[in-house]
Amino acid sequence: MNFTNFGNFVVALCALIGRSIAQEEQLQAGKPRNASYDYVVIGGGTAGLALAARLSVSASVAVIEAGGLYEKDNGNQSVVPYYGLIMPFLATTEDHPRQPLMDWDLLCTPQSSAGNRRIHYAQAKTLGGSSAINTMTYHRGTVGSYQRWADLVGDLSYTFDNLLPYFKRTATVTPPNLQKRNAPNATVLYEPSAFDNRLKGPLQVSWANWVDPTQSWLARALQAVGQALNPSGFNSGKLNGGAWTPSTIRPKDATRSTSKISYLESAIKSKRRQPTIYLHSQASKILFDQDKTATGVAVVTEGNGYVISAKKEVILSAGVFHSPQLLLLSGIGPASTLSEYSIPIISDLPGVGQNLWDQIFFNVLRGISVPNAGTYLATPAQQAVALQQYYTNAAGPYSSAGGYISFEKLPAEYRTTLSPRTADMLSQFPTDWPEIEYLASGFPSGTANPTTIGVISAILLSPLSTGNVTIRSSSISDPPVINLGWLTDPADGETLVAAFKRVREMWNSSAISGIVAGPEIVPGATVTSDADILNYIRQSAQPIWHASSTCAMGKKGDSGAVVDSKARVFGVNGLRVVDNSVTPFSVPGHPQSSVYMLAEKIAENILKAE
Ligand SMILES: Cc1cc2nc3c(=O)[nH]c(=O)nc-3n(C[C@H](O)[C@H](O)[C@H](O)COP(=O)(O)OP(=O)(O)OC[C@H]3O[C@@H](n4cnc5c(N)ncnc54)[C@H](O)[C@@H]3O)c2cc1C
Ligand SMILES: *[C@@H]1O[C@H](CO)[C@@H](O)[C@H](O)[C@H]1NC(C)=O
Ligand SMILES: *[C@@H]1O[C@H](CO)[C@@H](O)[C@H](O)[C@H]1NC(C)=O
Ligand SMILES: *[C@@H]1O[C@H](CO)[C@@H](O)[C@H](O)[C@H]1NC(C)=O
Ligand SMILES: *[C@@H]1O[C@H](CO)[C@@H](O)[C@H](O)[C@H]1NC(C)=O
Ligand SMILES: *[C@H]1O[C@@H](CO)[C@H](O)[C@@H](O)[C@@H]1NC(C)=O
Repeated sequence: MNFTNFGNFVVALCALIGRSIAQEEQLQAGKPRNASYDYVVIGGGTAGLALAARLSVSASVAVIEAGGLYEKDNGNQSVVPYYGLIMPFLATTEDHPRQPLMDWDLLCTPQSSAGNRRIHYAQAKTLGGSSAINTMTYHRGTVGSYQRWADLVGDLSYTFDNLLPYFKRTATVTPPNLQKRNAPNATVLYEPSAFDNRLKGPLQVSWANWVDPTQSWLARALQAVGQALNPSGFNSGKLNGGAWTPSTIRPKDATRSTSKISYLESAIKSKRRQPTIYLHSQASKILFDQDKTATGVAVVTEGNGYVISAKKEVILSAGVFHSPQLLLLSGIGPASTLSEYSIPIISDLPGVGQNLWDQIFFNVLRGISVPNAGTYLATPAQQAVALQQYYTNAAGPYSSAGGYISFEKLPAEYRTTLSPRTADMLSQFPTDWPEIEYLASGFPSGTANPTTIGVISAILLSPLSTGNVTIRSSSISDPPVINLGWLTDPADGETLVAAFKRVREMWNSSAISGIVAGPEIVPGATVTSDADILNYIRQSAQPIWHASSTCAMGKKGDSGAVVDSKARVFGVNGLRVVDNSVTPFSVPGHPQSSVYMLAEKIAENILKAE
C-alpha cells in the first residue's frame, strides 16, 4: 500500500465510522413512558421504517423496535456486502451460532417431512429489520404474479403496471460500473425505464463493483442448458432466463443499503419532522377501545411497561412470524386459539397465522478450478489488498454480495415424471411464474485442486405445501410456534426431484467441463434413484428466508383473509398490517422489492385517509 492510498484509506475509514456515530446521535429516541403520536408503527424493520419515514412527512410517528443498532451490534457484518454471505448466525441448524443482539433465534417445530429437523429461521431483531441481514438481491416479481395478487384481493391497483409507480418511488438505481466490475463476461442487461431516479427513492440499488469468477463460470452452465440472459433484467415484470441481479448496495462506498440507512436517514437529513424511535422496546399487545378501534400499544423496555397511544392508527410491521403472534396476543385470530389461552376475542379471523408460504432450496456441490470471493480473502496478506480495494475504491471482493441468478419453468423433458395431480397443480400458476430459481456460488475448498467447491442451488418458487404460525401462551415473552410445513405436499418433492436432475445437467454441461474437477461431492454419485434424491432433499433442504403470507390480504368475507387491499385488519378499526406477512402468496423470487413497494403504497393510502 503506497502512502497516498493509505491516506485515502484512513479518510474513508474515519468517514465510515463517523457516519454511523453521527447518525445515532441524530436519531430521535423515544423515552420509555406513556406518550401519544398520530401513528404508532410496531417493528422498525424493512416495511416499518419505509412507512414511518413517509408518514412522518405530515404526522407524528413512533416506531417501536425490539432490537438496537446493527452498526453497533453487528458491525461490518451488516455493513460490508461480502459478510452478508457468511454471517455465522444465519446457520439453519438447531445448534447454530447465536447472535442475540441481532436475531430472534426462532426454531421451527420438527419438520416431519424434512428429516424431523428443527430449522433455525433467522429473522433480524434490529433497527432496519431483515434488510440489515439479508443477502441484498433486488428484483421484482412477474406481471402474472401481481395480476394474481390483484385478482385474489379484488383490487386492480395491484397489477404490475399499476404497482410500477410505487416500485419506482422506493429506489434510486446506479448503472453498473464496468471499469470496477472488470468482467466483460458478466454482462448486465436491464431496462432503465424500470426505475425513475427523479423520484429520489431512498433505497440504493446497484450492481456489485466486483464479479466472482466462480459465478461467471457457473453462469455459463446455466446458460448452456437453455436459460439465456434475460434482455430486460428482472425488474420489468419478467423472470425467465438469467441475469446479473442488482443488489441493495450503495455504490459510492459499497455499503449495505438498509431501510434504516436509506429511508430513515433520508427522513433525518430532510430536517423535517422525523419518526421517534423506541429502541430495545417490545410491543406486547395492541390495545382497543369499546368500538374495537385500536388506541395504542402496550410496550416493554427493559422490564418497564408503558403505553404508546395512537391518535390516528396503529400499523403492525413486525414481520412474517411476529405480526401474526401479536395479532393473536391482542385478540385477533382463530377464536379456538384465543379461547384456549383465555384471550378476549376482538376479531375472530381464522386466517391469522395460516397460509405460511416458504421457498426452500437444495445444493449440488462439485469441485472447480477457478477462484471465488473467499479465495481472494484466504490470507491476511490478501485481506489487506482487498481492504485497500474496498476502502479506497469501493471495489474488490468485499464490495460484492453476488450474484448471478436464473429462472425457469421446468422444461418438458423434466416434467414427464410429475404425477397428473402435480402437473395439474403447477399448471394453475400464472404462465410467467417460474417454478425454479437457480443460484450459482462457491467457497474455497481448502486445497489447491480443486480451488473452489462450486455450488448450484435450486429454489422452489411454486411451493404447494403451506405451514402455520400460532402462540404457545398469552405472553409476548414466549416465541411464536412455527410449523413451516416443508414438503408436506408431495407435489413439492416431485418438483424438486425434477429440478435436481436439471441441476445435474447443468454440472454436466460441456460449457464448464474444462473447470469441473472430480466427481460430485454432495450428495454424490450414489444418489441416483428418485427415492434417494427425494431423501437427500428432505434431509438437507434449507430456507432462503422468504417466508410470507401469514396475515394474508384478501377480499372481505374470504375465509383466510386477514387484511383488505389497503392492509386494514378485518373486524377492527385503526389497525393495518404492512410487511411480508400480508402478501397473499410468496411472490416468485426475492421479496424485499415488494415489501418496500407495499410500504410506499399503503403509506399513500394512510396519508390520503383511505
Ligand atoms: C438471511 C436473510 C436473507 C434474505 N435475503 C434476501 C435477498 O437477498 N433479497 C430479498 O429480496 N429478500 C431477502 N430476504 C427476505 C427479506 O429481507 C424479508 O422478506 C424482508 O426484509 C421482510 O421485511 P418485513 O418488514 O416483513 O420484516 P423485518 O424486516 O424482519 O422487520 C420486522 C421488525 O419487527 C421487529 N419486531 C418483531 N416483533 C416485535 C415486537 N413485538 N415489538 C417490536 N418490534 C418487533 C423486528 O425486530 C424487526 O426489526 C432475506 C431474509 C433473510 C432473513
Ligand atoms: C399509562 O397509560 C396507561 C393506559 O392508558 C395507564 O393505565 C397508566 O396509568 C399510565 N401510566 C402513567 C405513569 O401515567
Ligand atoms: C470472466 O472474467 C474474469 C475476469 O477477467 C475471469 O476471472 C473469469 O474467469 C472469467 N469467466 C469466464 C467464464 O470466462
Ligand atoms: C398447523 O399445521 C399442522 C399440520 O397440518 C397441524 O397439525 C396444526 O394443527 C396446524 N396448527 C395451526 C395452529 O393451525
Ligand atoms: C452427461 O453428459 C453425457 C454426454 O455429454 C451424457 O452421456 C450423460 O448422460 C450426461 N449425464 C447427465 C446426468 O446429464
Ligand atoms: C471493519 O471493521 C473495522 C473496525 O473493526 C476494521 O478496521 C475494518 O478493516 C473492517 N473492514 C472489513 C472489510 O473487514
